[in-house]
Amino acid sequence: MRLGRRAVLGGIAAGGLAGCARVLGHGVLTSSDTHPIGYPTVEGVRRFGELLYSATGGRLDLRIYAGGQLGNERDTLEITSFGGIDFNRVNLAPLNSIEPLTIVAALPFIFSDTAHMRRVVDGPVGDAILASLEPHGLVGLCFYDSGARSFYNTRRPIHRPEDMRGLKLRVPGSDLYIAMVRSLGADAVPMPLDEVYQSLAQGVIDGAENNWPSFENGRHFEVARFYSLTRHLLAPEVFVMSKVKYDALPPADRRAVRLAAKQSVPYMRRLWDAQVEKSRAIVLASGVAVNEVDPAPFAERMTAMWDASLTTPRQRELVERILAQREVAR
Ligand code: GTR
Repeated sequence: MRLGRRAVLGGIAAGGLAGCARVLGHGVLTSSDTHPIGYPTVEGVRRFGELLYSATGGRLDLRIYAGGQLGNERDTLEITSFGGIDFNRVNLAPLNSIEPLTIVAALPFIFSDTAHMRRVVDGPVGDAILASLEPHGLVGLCFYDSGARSFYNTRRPIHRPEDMRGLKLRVPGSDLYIAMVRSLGADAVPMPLDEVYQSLAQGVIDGAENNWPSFENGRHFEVARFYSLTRHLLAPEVFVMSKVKYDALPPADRRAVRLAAKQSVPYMRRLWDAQVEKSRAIVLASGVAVNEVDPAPFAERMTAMWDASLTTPRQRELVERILAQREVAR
């Protein structure tokens, strides 16, 4: 039987998944992802599940609900925080309104390249961001790659910020993203990912911004025929566990969870790099007009809004540390 989303959510609210875990066997844990099976985030989590399964001699097994079956990232994060879902793989964006420290790694143009992003999130700054989620009922386990986000739309190629004036652009539900798009003179329309294709097709929005795999995998490229490579965001994906569920595990299993998550990262990154190439090839073959963009005028406007987004000294401290790691690389 295939349960509809409403039924699944209702079931979760009523403790249905916990019941399901009991039926399936001791220790069947659940994980949510907005992307479908085969997408690198889902496959990274699958690898995590396999590693956890063997580390615990089969006591802890994982069932992934992919393709947004359990709801959008914001809703499922809330359910995860009270223990209705055990694990969740999300982008940093839906965490921005929950924990201010997540904003620092989601600032436009903060990372100079993927190597810089990986260095930061794999180090103490990344650990600090993951740890900051605990008071919100979430245990941050690891970061996955998300490539670079750029703008796409149904109307015209974007060469400079002026070309964005008046465009209605979908953003994830994050004040930071809204401010970012407004700083470029476009209208920001917050909306969950699964509504983007239809909204583009119906003209409710003119465009959105995302990385190659999401642009391709969500079929957005079939309607938005202009993809302009601003590469304004290199914010990573995050894999979290429900703190209630984590705390209920014996210490050895908690350690196994943390280790398996970290061990799944290199695998996910390999899949990610391959997926970017595959998605790029599919989009280009479809005839989408892809253009390179001089990032300077975009960076100028978008970094000017950092200040308004950084409201605590701790955020500012982490920003300094991230920027210092950029210098080290040169
Ligand atoms: C994707 C990310 C998703 C989701 C999506 C969005 O790149 O993998 O987790 O956050 O972007 O824009 O909503």
